[in-house]
Amino acid sequence: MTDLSKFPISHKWPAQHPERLQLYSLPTPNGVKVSIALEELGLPYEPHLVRFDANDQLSPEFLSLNPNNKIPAILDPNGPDGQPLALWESGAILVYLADKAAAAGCGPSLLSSAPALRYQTLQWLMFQMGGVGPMFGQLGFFTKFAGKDIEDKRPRDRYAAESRRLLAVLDKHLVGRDWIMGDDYSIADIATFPWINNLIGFYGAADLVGYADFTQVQRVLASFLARPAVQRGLLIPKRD
Ligand SMILES: N[C@@H](CCC(=O)N[C@@H](CS)C(=O)NCC(=O)O)C(=O)O
Repeated sequence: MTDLSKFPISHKWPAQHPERLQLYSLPTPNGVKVSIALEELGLPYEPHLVRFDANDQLSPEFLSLNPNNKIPAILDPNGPDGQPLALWESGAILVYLADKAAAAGCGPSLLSSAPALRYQTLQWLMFQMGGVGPMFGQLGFFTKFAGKDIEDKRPRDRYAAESRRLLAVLDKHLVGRDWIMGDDYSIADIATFPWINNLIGFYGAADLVGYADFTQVQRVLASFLARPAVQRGLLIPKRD
């Protein structure tokens, strides 16, 4: 029987299935990357809701696993060498899950083992982590959240211009490709498209970034949203 009691996070979010991978998250664009990957791979896991309205991410139990107080985070009771592994930062988690599933022969390949393709997938993953996520997130602050009331529109316009530039880079790359890595759906898509979906949906920033111009991004986003695992993952963990 797996015992997670030495991890304080399991005191606040008790595991019903301690032998399964534990996910601590909320269905935000960063959070759903991990639930979508888990759904695609078919790895058994147990989701736990981290409530921002209760400041759960600042609780000592959450901070004991992720001192950076951000979702998503995981605790895999059966990590490398059979030892538990706690991990945070969605990009690192996606790489870990893709490698873990590949080693177990479980689910589709989401990260090529061919060296050049693997590095290129990581390149696009970093493009999302270092560019798309932070820039779209800032634009969200200035359009949807507290920053929308700021009279001086220069900060908003700066992030809108940078978001538009990133979308143009991606749109050009997607010409003639089904997915970011061509024929192969990968963790680069799983990292990127939830943010685009959020930008034009929840943030309502389509006009601000000229989204109508990005027909390739629109096409691939539609394919992404049609995947059953994506539709499930977008709602996990369930909000109460
Ligand atoms: N680089 C991090 C960013 C994670 C992140 O920003 N998470 C947000 C939700 S999308 C969060 O937890 N915010 C809570 C807070 O800042 O207190 C990752 O990709 O995991």
